[in-house]
Amino acid sequence: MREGGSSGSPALNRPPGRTTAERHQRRNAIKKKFIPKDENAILVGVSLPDTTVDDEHESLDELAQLARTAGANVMDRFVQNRTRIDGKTYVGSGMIERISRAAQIHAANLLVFDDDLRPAQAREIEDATGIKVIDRTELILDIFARRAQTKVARAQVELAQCEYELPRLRRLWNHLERLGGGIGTRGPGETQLESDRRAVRERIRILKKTLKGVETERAQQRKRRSGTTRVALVGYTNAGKSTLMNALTDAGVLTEDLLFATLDATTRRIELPGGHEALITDTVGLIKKLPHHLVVSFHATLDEVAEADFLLHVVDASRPHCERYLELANEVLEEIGASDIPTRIVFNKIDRVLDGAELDRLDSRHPGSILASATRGDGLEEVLRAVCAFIESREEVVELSIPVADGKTISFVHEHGEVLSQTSGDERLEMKVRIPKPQAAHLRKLGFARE
Ligand SMILES: Nc1nc2c(ncn2[C@@H]2O[C@H](COP(=O)(O)OP(=O)(O)OP(=O)(O)O)[C@@H](O)[C@H]2O)c(=O)[nH]1
Ligand SMILES: [Mg+2]
Repeated sequence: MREGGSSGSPALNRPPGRTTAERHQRRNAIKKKFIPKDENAILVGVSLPDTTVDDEHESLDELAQLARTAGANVMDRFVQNRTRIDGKTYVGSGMIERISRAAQIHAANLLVFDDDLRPAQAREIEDATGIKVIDRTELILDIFARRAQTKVARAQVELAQCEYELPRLRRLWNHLERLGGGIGTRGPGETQLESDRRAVRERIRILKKTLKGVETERAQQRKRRSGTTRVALVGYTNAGKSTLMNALTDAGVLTEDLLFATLDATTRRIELPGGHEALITDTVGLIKKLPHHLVVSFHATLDEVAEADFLLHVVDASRPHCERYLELANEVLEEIGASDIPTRIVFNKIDRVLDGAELDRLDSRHPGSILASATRGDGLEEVLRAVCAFIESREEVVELSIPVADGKTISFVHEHGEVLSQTSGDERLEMKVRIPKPQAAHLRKLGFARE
């Protein structure tokens, strides 16, 4: 269970524009006065005409997992069938009463809504129930805030928090005053609303500038490594991407049986059969309804996916309806502009799939997919072969004739290609090389290729 108000990432929780001592004093005051010992949560969702009740329950299963990851006990859940969301209180007034009664029975002190609430809706529900209200985005932001380890991840989360909280500062202060701190209340929040808003806007400006710098630096880094194929591990959170990364490289990335263990990108060079090499990147896990603020502020990390040449889409094959997670991750990949990148699916955790027929079904429904177990080591060779096959599909064999004095072009060839044979005359070097198609085209344009 959460320790009152503190988090693994203090920098993120720092209200802007105060001295450290003041912040410390204030935080302690809030802790003593408001933080409840336990957070007992009730989950609330709505099933609209375009979704089935089953869909909404599936969504609430995930919300429950998120709530547990954030340290709450999930006591109960409510799904209401509606033709549209109630503008004032999201669900109807009768349902609000039922939720209030359930909250009393379970001693619940947190209501978690499955969709984003407008600040006025959250306020109404809090007034009607007397219980702290948060929505899916706040919950995910809270988990991200807690789990962000690297400087970049922390800055990205803080930016998303600031953007999300800016229009909600008044409500946040009400939270702290009347309802207690805890999940979803971290982030900027102060008494002097206007000066707070100014301070938050200033913080947003600074964070954006810092992150722009990171993006530029990473883009330059990618450019420097442009001759090498970039492979990104993508997929739904908890699918086993980092475990696969560790099995393929010596990256030693943190892996955990919790959502969002990885929040920033880690890249390593791997040697492949046939003398090839590639850069492989482990990235943040995807999730249904990934908050828009996070997608925007995680640009520096998600660019590593969008700019990859090849994706290994990792799916947890041991989850019921696992193909659903493949689809959901594909939706996010589309949103970040990565849907056209050549991809191989890796159905991971097959050691936990007891029904062999299910694996056959997955295999036949997704031709070319790889069945793997990152922990047991199954399928790793096949993953490496898939990357090699991709690299080879992007290469061609060309015959070149280069003046011996043209050291620059000769070293370009050595840097990007594999020399299969060569003969040297007095004036020209005749070479047969295997080289990526873009580099071959470049040499052709310079007039060095024999057709
Ligand atoms: N049984 C089994 N467990 C696995 C396998 N691969 C990963 N796991 C476990 O699944 C959990 C999640 O693994 P991670 O590698 O952290 O997953 P991830 O996709 O990187 O997750 P996020 O970074 O949170 O998106 C860990 O407890 C791993 O030990 C596997 O092949 N078999
Ligand atoms: Mg991970």
